[in-house]
Amino acid sequence: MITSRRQFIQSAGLAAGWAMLPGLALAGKSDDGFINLIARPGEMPLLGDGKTATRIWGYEGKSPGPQIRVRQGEEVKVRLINKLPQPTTMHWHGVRIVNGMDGVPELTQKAVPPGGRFDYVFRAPDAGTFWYHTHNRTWEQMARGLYGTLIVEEKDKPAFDQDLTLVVDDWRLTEEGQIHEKSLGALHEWAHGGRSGRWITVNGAHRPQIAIRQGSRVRLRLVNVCNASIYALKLEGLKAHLIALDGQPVAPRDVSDEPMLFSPAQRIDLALETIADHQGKASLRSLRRDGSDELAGFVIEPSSPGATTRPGLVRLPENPLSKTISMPDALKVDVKMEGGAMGGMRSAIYKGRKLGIDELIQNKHLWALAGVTGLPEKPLFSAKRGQSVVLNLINATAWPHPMHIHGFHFRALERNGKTLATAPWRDTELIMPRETVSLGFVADNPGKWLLHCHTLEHTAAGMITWFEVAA
Ligand SMILES: [Cu+2]
Repeated sequence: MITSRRQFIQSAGLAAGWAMLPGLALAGKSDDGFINLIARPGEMPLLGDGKTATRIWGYEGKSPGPQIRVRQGEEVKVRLINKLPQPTTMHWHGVRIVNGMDGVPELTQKAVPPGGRFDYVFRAPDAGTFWYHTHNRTWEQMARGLYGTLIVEEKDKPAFDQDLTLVVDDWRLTEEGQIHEKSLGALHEWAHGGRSGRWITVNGAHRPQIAIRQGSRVRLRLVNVCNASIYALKLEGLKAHLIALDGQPVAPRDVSDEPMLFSPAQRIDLALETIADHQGKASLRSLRRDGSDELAGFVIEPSSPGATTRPGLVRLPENPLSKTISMPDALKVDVKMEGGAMGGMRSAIYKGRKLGIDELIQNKHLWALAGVTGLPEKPLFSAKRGQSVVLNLINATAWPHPMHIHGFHFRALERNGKTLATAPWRDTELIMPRETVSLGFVADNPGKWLLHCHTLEHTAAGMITWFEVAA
């Protein structure tokens, strides 16, 4: 029997390399009210303290970058200062943002050149877990570490004892612990499931251990910032209720015994409770076919004297989304997803010209949406402001794709012909091979918006398009 924390640590074989969860540094404001974020090279102890540090690119030289916390409806003012050797931008993932601040090169702004800067000023209409990341050469810049979290706090703070953000990334490193640069841009991975890595970190540390108190209520905000890795997550030794997905609240549901799919760009918010008699160790795990891996551990400490267990569930307040999708006058658009290995794509339009598969491969354009590869000159469709839109996404490939729409949250209305009555509001939906999913939303946000796969190698190899909402 394990009776002490020390024994527990020894028995779990954690004595060496036992890392606490690195807190995410909070972004600070300068005198003019701006949060300055310098995108620059830096070093992170990804392998652990005392080991060789990994040279990364990060906001303020850190990966993840500083956490930005604002109140719902508050103005966010961030000055991006580019000290990278490449142009870059910032995208505010999941924020129903004013179009000019969406951070998409060629569509909403010019990429910020090395030495340049750009002021992002916007209001965050929804409370929840969001994140920011580069939107230029994402397959390289995000693999090097350019991302951070944006937490928009509810106007009335829900009653949690701890509020933890866990940013999950996977790194492909050389034997020397440096970014494996040779595999950046590798054709094989662009045509398959994207580039993933074996060294998994949570807030920049491998298998960190998180202290929580018996009887306390913890909000866990999980953010998948991987280029391509899809996880099936499970909690062990803790009770978990799902409370939000992609920043939007859901009716709380017990997911303690349920694997949770977690694709690139998605967020999962959980309310954790300790189990009465469970002492010592709990964990967040990623399931494999033949077992599971610990992503982070929880060390459950005795409650402080006199503390009582908080009763009841926390239900998050709803966000001000337009939720009424009007089917009779909805704009319905079919989007066939094609390409990749074992996909059988023969041709696609590239820069207005039809190319055969050999030419597409030469140009590293391997995926297509609605017959077009790469960002088209003309929008996929134009909607009137306030019009309902139903996108029928037909995955004709052999791969899963986390499909992301900028500027909106949508709801899955149908999956493989089956009507879904209560699918959650999301900004990134995982569409499995050969699946057809219809996504509905109200086009109430004017501008030019992307629809793309968030497997970043697929984006780069053509799985990206855009649509317009009239002002
Ligand atoms: Cu994809």
